[in-house]
Amino acid sequence: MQQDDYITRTAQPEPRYMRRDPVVHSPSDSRWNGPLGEVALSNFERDGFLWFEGFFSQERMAPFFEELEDMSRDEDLLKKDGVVRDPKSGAVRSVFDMHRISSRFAELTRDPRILGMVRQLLGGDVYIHQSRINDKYGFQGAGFDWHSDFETWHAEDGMPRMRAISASIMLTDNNEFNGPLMLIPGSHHQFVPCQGATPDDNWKSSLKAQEAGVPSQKNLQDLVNRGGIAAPKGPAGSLLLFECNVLHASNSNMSPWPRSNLFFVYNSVENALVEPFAADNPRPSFLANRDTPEPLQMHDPYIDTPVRRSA
Ligand code: 6CS
Ligand code: FE
Repeated sequence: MQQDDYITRTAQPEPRYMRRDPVVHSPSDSRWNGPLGEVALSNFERDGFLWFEGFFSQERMAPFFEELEDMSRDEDLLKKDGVVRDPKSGAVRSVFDMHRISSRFAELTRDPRILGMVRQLLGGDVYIHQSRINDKYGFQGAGFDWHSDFETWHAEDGMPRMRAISASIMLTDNNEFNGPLMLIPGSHHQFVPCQGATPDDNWKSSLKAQEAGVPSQKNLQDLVNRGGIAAPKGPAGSLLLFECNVLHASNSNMSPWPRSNLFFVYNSVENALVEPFAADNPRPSFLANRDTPEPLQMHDPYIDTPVRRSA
């Protein structure tokens, strides 16, 4: 049995403690070998996230919108397990496994600018642990309770260490009204054990409303007292990189405007999944990639795609 540095889903409340993994994983002698400079690296270390407003142009995002529109009309696709419906309205809430459904999205996971930063932060080769789109339609998209992704991935998927990063690309504008992601800066430094055993097949309900793996209000209060709450806002094409253990949540969408965000979760190839640490059975592969990790190679659309020139 593998040693467990992050015991969670306990019968009794347990105190939080400092994480037992680095935040920036590149060894100190090669730390600067990557696109992120000293200021960005120390901001990531301090806050647990980096925000890039307008990272991709609208022009670059347009084909992704078109493909999503096609997908929303694909009845067979919408019947798949990886499509999660909103508990109240029945509207699509999440589509998992985007990088296996679509080659266009798969190529985006290999974008050289994103991959360069993620490899630098995680100290080497990475693969996709999970990918998804979270949609919140105008007037009806439900929110997500406060949680650490790592807590779930460790307990239910067997991710051993904190060595993963989510890249979230805004597919629509995110503003203060349409339920943007909220994060507690600095919360990633602490591991907050959560009380309560994981129910069987928890994922069938947790993706609609999370009950196991929710930190106590006392812990949330303490961490917000220290770090406050941030909610990065910006136009479609903006990018958020956030560390796997930063606490985050989002409100429901009360505005008429949709909010649609794409998430790619990058995990270090040295942090491949083992048996779940606090669940009886591993979750399905659309939630947690259990294949032998294959290092992602960079894909540059401007170089790799043959350019058709008119005579
Ligand atoms: O259970 C999961 O893996 C997912 N659930 C949430 C609420 N956030 C991260 C992750 O996609
Ligand atoms: Fe999350």
